[in-house]
This record gives sequence, structure tokens and C-alpha cells, in this order.
Amino acid sequence: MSVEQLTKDERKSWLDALSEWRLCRDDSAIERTFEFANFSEAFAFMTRVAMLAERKDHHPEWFNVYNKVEITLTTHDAGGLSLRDVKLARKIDKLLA
Ligand code: HBI
Repeated sequence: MSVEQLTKDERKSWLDALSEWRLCRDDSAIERTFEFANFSEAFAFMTRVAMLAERKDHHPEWFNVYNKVEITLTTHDAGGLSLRDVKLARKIDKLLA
């Protein structure tokens, strides 16, 4: 299924809304680092994100060490940042609410 990359203007307006996320990889991805009380809390968060990713068929690139989780979102099928990435980022942020 073809997925379109966000335009430069769309990237900017979405990133204004996703203030905790940063553009990276030459604006082809967004990243955010999360810090929890301990590994158990971090892994519980990762489990919830994993379920979200499966439900949306859109999966993060991520790194975890102890209580830190670094998440990078990009759309491989689009070769860059797409609406799927920003929508998943918003849902991930809502897990913290
Ligand atoms: N996750 N981040 C990301 N990017 C994709 O292109 C992607 C995915 N998860 C599943 C998926 N694509 C499938 O639709 C197939 O395209 C592999």
C-alpha cells in the first residue's frame, strides 16, 4: 500500500503539536526518549506501545536500557515521515496521561 511522506509544512505543524518529539535522520523520522521509575515500568510501557503498534500495523524502532526507552518513528513504506508516524506518536503520548 503506498504511503505518502508528510510535506515540509505538514512536518512543521505536526511537530508543533508533538512538542516532546524531535525530527531526526534528516527530517525522515521523529524520536523521543522516555524515562521511568525502573525497568518494570519501562517494560510495561513498551508492552502497551507494542499492542498499539500491532493494532495500527505500524511499528517503532526502539532501544531500551533499564528505565529508559528511546522510540524512533518513521515509515519504511514511504521512505520517510508519514501521517502514520505522527498518529502513533500521539497515541504513545496518551499512554502517559
Ligand atoms: N512500520 N514503521 C513502520 N513502517 C512501515 O512501513 C511498516 C510498519 N509496520 C508494518 C508495515 N509497514 C506493513 O504494512 C508492511 O508494509 C511491512
